[in-house]
Amino acid sequence: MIIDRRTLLIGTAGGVAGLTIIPAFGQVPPLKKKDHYKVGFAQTESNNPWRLAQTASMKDEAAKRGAQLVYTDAASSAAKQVADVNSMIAQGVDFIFLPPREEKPLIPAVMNAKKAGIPVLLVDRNVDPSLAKPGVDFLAFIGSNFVLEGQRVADWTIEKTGGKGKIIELEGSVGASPANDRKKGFDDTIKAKAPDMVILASQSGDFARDKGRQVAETLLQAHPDATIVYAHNDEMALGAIAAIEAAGKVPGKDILVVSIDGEKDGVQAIVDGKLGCSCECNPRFGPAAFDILYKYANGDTIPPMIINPDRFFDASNAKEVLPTAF
Ligand code: GZL
Repeated sequence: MIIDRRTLLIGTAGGVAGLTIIPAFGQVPPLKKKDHYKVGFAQTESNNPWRLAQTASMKDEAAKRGAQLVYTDAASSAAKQVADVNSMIAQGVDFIFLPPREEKPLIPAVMNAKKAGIPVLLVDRNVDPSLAKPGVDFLAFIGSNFVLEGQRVADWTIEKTGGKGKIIELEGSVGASPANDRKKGFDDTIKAKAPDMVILASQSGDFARDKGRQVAETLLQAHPDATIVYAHNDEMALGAIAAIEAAGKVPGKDILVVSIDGEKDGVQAIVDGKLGCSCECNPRFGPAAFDILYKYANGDTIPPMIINPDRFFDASNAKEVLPTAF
């Protein structure tokens, strides 16, 4: 029996030919090289254009690659997403693409996949890095740098307002890595660079347009002195714009709205002067995700964190990018 730091080789009655390679406790399971794979994609929900665009990108690429796709939709429930991943494991998929809805609840599912010898690639959202590590517990993370997205929106807002204003913040889904990190990036930048600005209130709108509208309505009533709304995604920003107009105020004039994602309706709102800016968060990375799968099967080294570049949209370029926005 040969045991080394990286791999546990267990001899069987068949001698060398019967050697079974299983990943040592600290190693991502290997992926056999073959032409076509049975892959799982456990989506968080389908209640906004970003999720729908991501799903379309993954499904299109799976079809192009001749993959057998096991697709599930957790309908905004982390518990259901865990069950969905466990079901994929039971179905014996070769590989799992997972956007963990929230950073902590999905960790047992990630560990179950590892124990079952199935590599997992986190696509778009991350798990709590203190509890599960890329390159050890799962293959890697591919997605945006959410802290940087928050920082870029804060910098634009400070520039636009001369570092003055009172902010209401609409947070994404509670416990989701983009919500945690977009808050950190924005709030820390405001604190560090704009001492005269204040964040009056910050509450989750769950990345959803109508919830964003309801929360914005409540917070704007509680804080009539607010001059800025920072939304963690365009859907909530569009909800806030509706709330601002319902209150008889003019978005872009009485209240500056700033956001992230770069979805079509968001970019249109920039063209219309109702949204100040949106940092892109590109959902179309099906091709890149499948490239990683094939590179891994090929024995290439996969970096633990693969960051998608994000453009930045405001009145200077919104018209030009609108036709290709998701
Ligand atoms: C970000 C992604 C977020 C989008 C929201 O990568 O996880 O989820 O910003 C979506 O629009 O719901």
